[in-house]
Amino acid sequence: MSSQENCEILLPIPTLQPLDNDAAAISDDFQRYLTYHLGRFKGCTPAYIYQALSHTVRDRLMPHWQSTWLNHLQPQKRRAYYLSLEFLIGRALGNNLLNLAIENPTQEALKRFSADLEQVEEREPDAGLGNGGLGRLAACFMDSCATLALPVIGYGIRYEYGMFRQRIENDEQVEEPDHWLREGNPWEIERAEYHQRIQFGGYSEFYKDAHGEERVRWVGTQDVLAIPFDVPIAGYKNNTVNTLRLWKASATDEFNLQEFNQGSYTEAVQAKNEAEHISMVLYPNDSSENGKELRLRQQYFLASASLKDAIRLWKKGGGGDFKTFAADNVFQMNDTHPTIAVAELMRLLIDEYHLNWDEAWNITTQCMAYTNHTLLPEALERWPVYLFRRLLPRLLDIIYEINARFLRLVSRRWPGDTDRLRRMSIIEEGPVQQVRMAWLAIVGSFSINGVAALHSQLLVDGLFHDFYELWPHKFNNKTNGVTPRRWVAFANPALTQLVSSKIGDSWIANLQELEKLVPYATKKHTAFHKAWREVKHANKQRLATLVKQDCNVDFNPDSLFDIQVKRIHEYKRQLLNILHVIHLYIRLKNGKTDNWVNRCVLIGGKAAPGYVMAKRIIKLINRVADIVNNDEEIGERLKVAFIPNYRVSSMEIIAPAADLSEQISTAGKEASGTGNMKFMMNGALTIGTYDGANIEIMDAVGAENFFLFGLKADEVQALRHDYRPWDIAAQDADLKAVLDLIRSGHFNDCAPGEFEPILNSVLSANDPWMTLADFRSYVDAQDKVATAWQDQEHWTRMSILNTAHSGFFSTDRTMLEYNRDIWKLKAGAEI
Ligand code: 26W
Repeated sequence: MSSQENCEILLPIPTLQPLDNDAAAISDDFQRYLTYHLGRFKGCTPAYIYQALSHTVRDRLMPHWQSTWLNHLQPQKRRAYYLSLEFLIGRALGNNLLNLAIENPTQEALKRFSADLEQVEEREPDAGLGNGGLGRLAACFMDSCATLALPVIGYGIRYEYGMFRQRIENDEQVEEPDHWLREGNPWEIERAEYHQRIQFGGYSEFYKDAHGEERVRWVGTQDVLAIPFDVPIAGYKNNTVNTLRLWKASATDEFNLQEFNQGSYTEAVQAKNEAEHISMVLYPNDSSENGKELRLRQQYFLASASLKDAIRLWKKGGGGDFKTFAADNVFQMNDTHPTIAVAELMRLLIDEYHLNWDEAWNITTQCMAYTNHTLLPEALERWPVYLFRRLLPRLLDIIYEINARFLRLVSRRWPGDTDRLRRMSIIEEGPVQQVRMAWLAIVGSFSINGVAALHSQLLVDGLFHDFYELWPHKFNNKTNGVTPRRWVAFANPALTQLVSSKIGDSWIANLQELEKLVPYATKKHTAFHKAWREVKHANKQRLATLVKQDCNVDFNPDSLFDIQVKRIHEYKRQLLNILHVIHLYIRLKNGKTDNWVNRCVLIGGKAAPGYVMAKRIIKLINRVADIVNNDEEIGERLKVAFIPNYRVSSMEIIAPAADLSEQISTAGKEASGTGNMKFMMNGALTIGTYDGANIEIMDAVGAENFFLFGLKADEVQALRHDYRPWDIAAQDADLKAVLDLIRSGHFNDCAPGEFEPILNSVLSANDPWMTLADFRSYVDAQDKVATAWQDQEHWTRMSILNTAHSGFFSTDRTMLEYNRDIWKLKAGAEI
């Protein structure tokens, strides 16, 4: 691309006027897209209906997108940038219809073409650009920022292949590529004119500039272009449309020109592929670092492109003197993944804009903020120094300098404390030197937060303690949330209608208003209670249909729906859940059916492709399901299903249908959890450990409306030294029976010993997740669940109270806290 192409020609583009939103206007536009744009002249496939409708809806976002952009770009308008390797946004069509308030006329318009809106929505592939909690959180944040009219731009990567599709074959997970862009993506707009050039490799060259100043430039690099694709993020009924800008990697034209000149034209063109690999695939690991070079390339690609773009926008809005840069811009780093941004901003300010070190460092440390999402040591990112030296040599120079200056500060504060210096050094010494990305994030940021109260506390008590002693003022908590638009108003229209019939509909944008439901919860035997149950029942029927379709298992909506959906990980303890299922099965086989409560247990989630134990757990769940579901003696009393390919759009059906939400991680391991909040909002009760945001959920709803069990985080720690799972198993007949049954091969499918590794892990004194330690109290809590379920009036009361007290867990509240404490942006048209 030549620089000329980069010049904007200022056409007098008018201010767009909102389009008509009645059924006639929508149907006219739809028809025009189908024919004039897509060239369908007679019949057409559902894929085209989806395309035409999406364009029709997107047009209706445009006037608001234009006005929001112009507003955001005003001079001296402070902006925040959310830097994230993941945005798990799911489907857009239904959500945009909701936020634009045009669901009804759209439905009507489609009827004229004998098309059904729900079926059309089903055509849309999920934008699966994330692994799990961290990625979905970023998407909920974007929704809330738009709804609050906060000037926040999301920056991410436009992966060609999102999160893999999971199939279950012979009870095991099989991964398939997710080519979600195959049929085109109507929700993105390419803005090639705003491309950025990203450097890799090469070396640092020292030179004297025209004024005789010593400077450094990064030369001899192999460059890649970053092309932005913009995705509109509509606020809820507020005429605001924010932007999610996703970068695609593209080869530069001069790529491998040398080879070309030597006559290897086709080889040179082929080599372009390599550059384009950067945005090819999302890494499907959600807890352990795999240290792949391509991943570091992705991280730098995102950080560099986004910072350069933010500087460009700032200049376009009148910025010029870097003294005001930190007053005008703030960058929120979603975990350590984009943390190389700290060094990249230093590089840009020093090498490109010729600021001196101190000026650059002042700016950088006033505009970077870091959110931590995990305490698991294996998830802490470290990159080998040799990789940095090869890929990002100039960035390594800068990291070394940041570290040298930082360590001087530490040694002034704690003279002679070499152990502390070793602990706090950004460079970890050892056989292979490593860059500790979390340390770089902390040193470079003015704000560091965890994602739930307990998590933030554990960070400053443990992992980040040394840094907390140095800079206590930097540390804060921001408890996560979820957007009530997608997770209640869109996913659960029947509940939305019922709630609104009692308290009006302003709760959708002000979730604390759900408290007004409390009086309706406490009065029993009302029509409202009955209607509440009917809504849940209908939602359960819908889920039962999906389970039948995807798992071929019969779920009866009259049973208790007991659900655990999330990534498969040992710390999340899907195993504890399945041990309980086996325990129930044994009870039934022993004829202990007094006061029995029929249960449908649903488990879903993806395992990282290289995580052998997680995959084995999936297999065990499927084997148990097979045996239990096909046992005639068991019948409807117990059903078990593993739902394949759990993703955002499946949660939209699952959350509204849950009676019981399983949040059973080992205490101290789940940073927050956000599925717990989606279930609560939709009226599920939680069975949970004292972990992450569960604690705050219980505080909000009251312990009498929550099934708490298990060791607390400090008790887990204390027990570690003397953990004897063998003794626990020997002393608990129920647990022993469960383990014996697994060991006996009862659930194996002609593969003797295949679950031995699972038994060994839970029976190991070193089991980090201490599954057996919580077995008894889990089973007891589950018995309390069953007893509670038998009093349906009381259960309904508890269910309503869960929804009523879920207001705190809206990302609107989370975003207002980020804004109050960290970003300090002005909403809407204010400057
Ligand atoms: C480097 C590989 C890697 C990739 C992703 C390590 C770790 C991650 C994420 C931090 C995993 C994640 O999604 N964490 C979850 O973040 C949610 C949002 O804050 C929390 O609610 C969950 O408790 C946390 O597990």
